[in-house]
Order: sequence, then structure tokens, then C-alpha cells
Amino acid sequence: MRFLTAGESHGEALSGIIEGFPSGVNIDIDYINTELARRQMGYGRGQRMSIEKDEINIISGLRKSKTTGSPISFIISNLDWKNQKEKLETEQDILNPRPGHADLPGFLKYRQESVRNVLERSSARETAVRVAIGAFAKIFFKQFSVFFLSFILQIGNVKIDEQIIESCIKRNFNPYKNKKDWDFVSMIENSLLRCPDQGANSKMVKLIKKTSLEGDTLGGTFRVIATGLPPGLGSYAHWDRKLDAKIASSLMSIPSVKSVGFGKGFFSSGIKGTDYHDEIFFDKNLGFYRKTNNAGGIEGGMTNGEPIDVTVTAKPIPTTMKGLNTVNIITKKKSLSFKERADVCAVPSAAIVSESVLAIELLDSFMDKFGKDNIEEISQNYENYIEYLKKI
Ligand code: EPS
Repeated sequence: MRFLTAGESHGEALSGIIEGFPSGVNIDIDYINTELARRQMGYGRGQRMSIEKDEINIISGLRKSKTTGSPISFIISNLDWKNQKEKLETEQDILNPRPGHADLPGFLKYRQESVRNVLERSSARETAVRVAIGAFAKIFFKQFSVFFLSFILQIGNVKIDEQIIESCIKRNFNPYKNKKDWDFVSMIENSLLRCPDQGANSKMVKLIKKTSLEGDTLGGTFRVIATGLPPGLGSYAHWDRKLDAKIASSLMSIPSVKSVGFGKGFFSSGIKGTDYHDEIFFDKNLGFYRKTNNAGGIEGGMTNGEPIDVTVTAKPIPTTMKGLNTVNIITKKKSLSFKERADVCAVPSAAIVSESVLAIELLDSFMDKFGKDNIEEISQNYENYIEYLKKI
């Protein structure tokens, strides 16, 4: 499956094309729009989120709400365009690049006249398209009881009590089947910051308020998880088929992401082998299983049947009202960095985007193993594999 995204933050619209999505999948537009609304939420988002009501307008690839196997194309209108278009045509060239964004390298690479051309495309606004594409992937995975979840671990210097989560995230985590799991998900979805620790959530809200008043911004860390996948997606056979490498690359492409760690991630270095590796057990109902998941669900570039579990760190947003030291690209005179309306903290939004990005990568590997053409055919191939796993 291939996809393209296009569009600028304050242009007329964003657009996306998905090529290679299987036929026969019923697409619920309301579900896609709910996913787009999830991305807009999160305490600390900028004023833009009160202007936009991101909704998908699908213009090809579906008939009678079902995918046909032809390219799916769609647009997401930028409601703010009508407010901004005059300004964007007449404003002075922006020549004081923001440290931390694409401004200076982008200006130099494309020989721009203004940083405006860079920031319009490098903006995190683009992620609305990938959330829409990820929603198609999540709709596909619903048929296979694959569930996606994300939640905040840290914002600024405020961390959650990770004991809270350990008892919740386990191998057979499935909100579709277990009420306790559904309640855990509901608590996250209803929190201002997608934070499973209500005490920490309040401290984070206070920190975001304080930081905003200081004219500064905040980053943070979140976890993104996918449960219900069989072992054997991806491959050890060639470097570019290793599923963890593909997932890491996609997660790193989310604006503001600076680190990605599977399972114990950065903390893997401090653990000895006999404590780290997830020992293998067998049960006639569970099949092969582990009691730990330090590997984050992937071994040798392939899913191992445990939840895909990735910890992601996002840097603080580069657009600060306080401003940062920079240089006017043309005069070389010292200056303060360009500022315009922006978010103070977009970490919960990045967590939502990571669910979609993970779903897209997993869908590609799922189809690589079980077929690409039609959902019923893929489902038959999947069931054959599950039967094989039960019989070995
Ligand atoms: C965003 C919309 C835009 C982006 C913002 C994310 O908001 P505004 O129109 O207020 O600029 O700027 O992205 C950033 C803050 C950034 O630094 O990239 C959205 O829809 O997510």
C-alpha cells in the first residue's frame, strides 16, 4: 500500500491518496471524522483548533461506502484559509528562522524567498492527512480484532506513575472483549491530556498553563500500542523488511518526534540478557506466549505475538512567543525567531498521530503476508495461518 499527502497549513485544503488498499472494506466516514477530531484535541493546542473542524471528503475509490481497490483520494478543507489567504499573498518575506523547525535548512535547500514557503508545509498540520489514512487502516484491522492505544507518560518534567499502567497493559489487552480494558481506554480518551494518571494529568495541565504564560512550549513522551497481531509480520530476511525499522522510521516522521524505543527501548542497555529477553512458554489455549514484553512485540524484525509497544519522545514546539536567538538570513543581523499562533503543547495530538502511523505500517506488513486484493480473501488467508499456528 502506498500513500501520498499534500497541502499546506494555511492553503485551501489538505489532500491524500491511498493506492493499494484492498477492495470490499466498508468505510464508516463518521469513524474517520472521529479520528480527525481526536487529533485536534489535547490541552495546550493552539487557537487554530477552535477554527478547524477537520472532516474528510472522499472523492474516489469507494462505491456504496465500500472500497473498490482503486486509488482512494480525499481532501480535508482548511477552514482558516479564507482568513489567511490575503495575508499570505501580501505579507513581508519571513527571514528570521525558528531554531528547531524546518525554517533555515528548508530555506537554504529550496532557495526560498521567505520561510513562509517552508513552514506552511513543514507544519504538523500535515498529520491530519495521515490520521485519515490511518483511520482506513484501523477500520480494516477492526475485522481482525487489532486494537490501537496511545497515552501520555510525561509532559515537561511531570511524569505519570507507571505502576498504574503495568497492571493494565498485558498480552491479551482487548477493549473489545474485556470491560476492564475498555474502562482503561475510556479513562484515557476522556482525560484532557490522554493521561492514565489523573493526579499527573492535573499537574501537567498546571504546567502547560504556566508555560504558556511564560511564552514557552513543552514536549513530552507517550506510548503507542497495538494488540491482537499474530507472530510473523515483517521479516528477518532482509534489512528493509524488518518491521521495527519501518515502524521507527514512520514514527520518527511525525513532526517533533526525536526518539523511538521498542519495549524497554533506551533502558535495554542497563538490563542483563537473562533479565531482559522475554522467555517463551506454551499453553494449549494461548499457544506460544511470554510473561514479559521487553522487546515491545518485535524480535528479529517480526511480530512475536505480544503487543507492539513503542515509547516515543516529542520535543517542545519550536514556535515560542518568548522567541529564540536567530539571524536574519539576508542581513545576517541578530534577531529573535519568527512567531505566529501555535500550540503550547501538542504531545497528546502526536500520540493520536502515532496510532495512525503505526496502523498504516502494520497494514502494509499484514497485506504483505496475507494478500492485498480483497478483504475476504485476506481474511481467508489469515484464518488459514491462525489454524496453522493452532496445530503446530
Ligand atoms: C496544526 C495547525 C497549525 C500548525 C500547528 C499544528 O496551527 P496554526 O494555523 O495556528 O499555525 O501551525 O503546527 C505547529 C504548531 C508546528 O509547529 O508545526 C494542526 O492542525 O495540527
